Amino acid sequence: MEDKLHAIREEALQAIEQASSPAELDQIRVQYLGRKGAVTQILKGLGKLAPEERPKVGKLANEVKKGLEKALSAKKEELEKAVPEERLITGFDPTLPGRRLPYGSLHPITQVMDEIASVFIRMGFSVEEGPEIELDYYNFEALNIPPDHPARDMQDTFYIDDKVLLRTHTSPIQVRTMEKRQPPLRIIAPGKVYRCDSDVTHTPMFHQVEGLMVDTDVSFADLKGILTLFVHEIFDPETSVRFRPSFFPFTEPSAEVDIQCVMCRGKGCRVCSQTGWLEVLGAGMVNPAVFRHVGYDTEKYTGFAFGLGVERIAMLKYGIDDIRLFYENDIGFLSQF
Ligand code: 2NM
Repeated sequence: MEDKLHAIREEALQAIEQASSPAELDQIRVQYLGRKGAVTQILKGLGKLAPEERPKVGKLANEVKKGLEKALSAKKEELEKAVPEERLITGFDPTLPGRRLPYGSLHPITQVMDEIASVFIRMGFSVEEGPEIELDYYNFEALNIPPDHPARDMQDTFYIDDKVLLRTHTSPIQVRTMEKRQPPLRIIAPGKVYRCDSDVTHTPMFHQVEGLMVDTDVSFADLKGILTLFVHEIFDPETSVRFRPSFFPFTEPSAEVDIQCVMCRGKGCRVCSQTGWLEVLGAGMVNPAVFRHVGYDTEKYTGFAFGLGVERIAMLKYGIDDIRLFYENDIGFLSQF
């Protein structure tokens, strides 16, 4: 009987040592010390032993019981100290720091477009929008773009049918606004535009901001002043600006606006093809032919208009050499802005 008690003690102590939860410990307690437990059964059966055996076995059984109780409570304390009760029930440890969700951010094109808009809003312009699916009339005809103009080619424009297309610039917004409202007018027209074109510097969809100011006595000097101020707000205020003669069917005279190269500060580099200059805007005095289409009095009103590509401005601002990076949805790229 004494050997049996020693064996029970060894077995129980080993089980206690290996227990990994208070629930498991409780099972061990029941198994050895519960009402039908191994040690309890021996204590209950003492009466059936020979009288001379009883004191020795009784004493040992009580020692084993006390020893196991002590080992159980020590192990219980150890387990509870290591792991909170909640975690044992649910697997959830409320003391761990929370997992942070990553913050989203505005797309760099949206950020640059907002920045461009805010510069013009501060100069008294309001923002107008219009449909991306347009009539040939608003995209070409009303802008004095002749039927045989290369921009009208299927090679350059996405046609839906012979009268409906994806707008190739946001100028139709300006035409629609002029149809609705009389001068004075100071508006910008930001939005998506579509052209059949795809390489390192062109995507089939890109963003434009165009602008239009119409009033009595609007001059080319106003155009130069506003666009120079715009360049100085978007890039370094020390940046040189030049207006180079150009041609657009919807403006006369027309100009392209160059800024001193932002990469080499005008010294000549790969980005500016060694010229020291970068083209950033097209502009001009609105052609009276456009005013006639919207019913404006060409004797009374003059206006200037301009257009720019948002991706191009963003590429120059951030030193990005491939336009396609904007549309790959690479979080590593996008999260830098
Ligand atoms: C440009 C360049 C020059 C322009 C003209 C008009 C409108 F509707 F008033 F005639 N909107 N936008 C314009 C003028 C756009 O983009 C390079």
